[in-house]
Amino acid sequence: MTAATPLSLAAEASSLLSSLGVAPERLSGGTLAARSPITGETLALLPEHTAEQATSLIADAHTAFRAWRSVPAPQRGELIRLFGEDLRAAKADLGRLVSIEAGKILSEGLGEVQEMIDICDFAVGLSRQLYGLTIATERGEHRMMETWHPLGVTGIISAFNFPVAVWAWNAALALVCGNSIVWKPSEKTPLTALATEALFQRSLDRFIAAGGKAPANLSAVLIGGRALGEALVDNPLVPLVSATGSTVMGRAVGPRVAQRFGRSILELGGNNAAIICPTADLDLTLRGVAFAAMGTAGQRCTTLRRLFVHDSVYDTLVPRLIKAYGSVSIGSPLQPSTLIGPLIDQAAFDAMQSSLAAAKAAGGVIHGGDRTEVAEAPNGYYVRPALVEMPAQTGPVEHETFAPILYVMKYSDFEQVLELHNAVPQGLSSSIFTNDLREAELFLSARGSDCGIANVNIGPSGAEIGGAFGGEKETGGGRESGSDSWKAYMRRATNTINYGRSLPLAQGVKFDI
Ligand code: UN1
Repeated sequence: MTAATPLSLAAEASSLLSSLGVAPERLSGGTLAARSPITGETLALLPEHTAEQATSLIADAHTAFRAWRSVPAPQRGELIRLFGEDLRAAKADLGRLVSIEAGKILSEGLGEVQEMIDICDFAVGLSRQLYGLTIATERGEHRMMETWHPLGVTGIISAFNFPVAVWAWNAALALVCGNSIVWKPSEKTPLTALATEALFQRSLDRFIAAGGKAPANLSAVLIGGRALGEALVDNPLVPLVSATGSTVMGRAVGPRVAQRFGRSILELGGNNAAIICPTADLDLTLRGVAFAAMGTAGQRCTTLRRLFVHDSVYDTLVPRLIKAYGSVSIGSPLQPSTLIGPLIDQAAFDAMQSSLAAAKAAGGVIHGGDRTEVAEAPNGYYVRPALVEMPAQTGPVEHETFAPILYVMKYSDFEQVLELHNAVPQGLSSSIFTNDLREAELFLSARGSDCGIANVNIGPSGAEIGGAFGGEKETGGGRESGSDSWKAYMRRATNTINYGRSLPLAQGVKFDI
């Protein structure tokens, strides 16, 4: 176990924020305490927006949209290209700030900024590929096609665990698609949001200095609590709300947006599983499971939470896993040797302990899961990740606890384990470890995994941006990031053009006056 850094995190955060371009007045004299989970210390007291201010920022963003939608898409892409450059230059500082504010280990903090850079690159290319179809028409001298148009203000609600990358997935796509953006970050990670906003402003300034036409108020960040999220959810000037968080949050957001016929992209809880088959490469499996289950201290929506191990390999794999759980390095995420940083706060720790108590009551055998003291960080919530051998998929195994708990279960029949795999309410990500082609293909087939992400011989977490990201059932059904997710950020128009001199009606209808 490594010691927390003895330096003042507040001082370090303040210097990072200043080099990233955040104005000091955004960081003091307010009511929202930004904390570091590394030590529990307060980093800054941020002034909060009122709901009225949020409404007026949304109106301003709507005005910006009305100008931005007419800027040619490849020019919009140029803004994102510049933003990608600014992110590259600021990667070390922003990545470190992510580690300080969200508690992710340094390589994951940097990885998060890399994910922002990657989606910028993707969006730049996309800005020349926002194309629709030309469709055969049933009428002579007619042409039918579809076009994709900008949609409007895109509301983005993001969670603490990916405080900047998930915003970037939405922001980069929304902006090249011709939308303006209003962001409500998690109250637990406002500093990285302000830093990102400042970097984006830097890119906007460069874009405008080079002759680019970007309106004022193209992007806004709302600092504060739930009322600001509600301001986005209920405002008819926000045709799309993209929200990442708990299923409870999604259940509140989805129907309210639908009520006013707005669209939502929901990326909610996961309860991701892996199936370990008799032919699995166990060395590779061990590493894949360790990263997916313990990485980010179990605080990814894609974290591996359920492990089904075939009884022929159970006694080989599970003791090795238990050993890895017992020896993994826990401590300050700023120490390069650390693999497991802190939980975000005490509430996360309490939720973990209550799930472990429920697992024990349901017959689980718990390895690890206890609080770990880290020097100079008495108010940080560090835990030994927990591996729980469960007799069956019951009780807490059916729910997502946002903490490092891996429930391990034995299976003997492949068809049965597929049923069990899909027998939870969530449907985000999934994996199979096997060298049997039939098992792998069945897992990926229509009667295999019911999740939005299904992998072979890699864990369920750590997706690249090029694919569509999201899941089924209580995970919410939305898709973000790569593939054709951009279509959710635009409106589609079907156009029929008559270039003849007669007016044939569709379906052969006659209406001669
Ligand atoms: C999340 O936890 O909300 O696939 C997103 C992954 C990351 C994104 C996770 N690229 O684990």
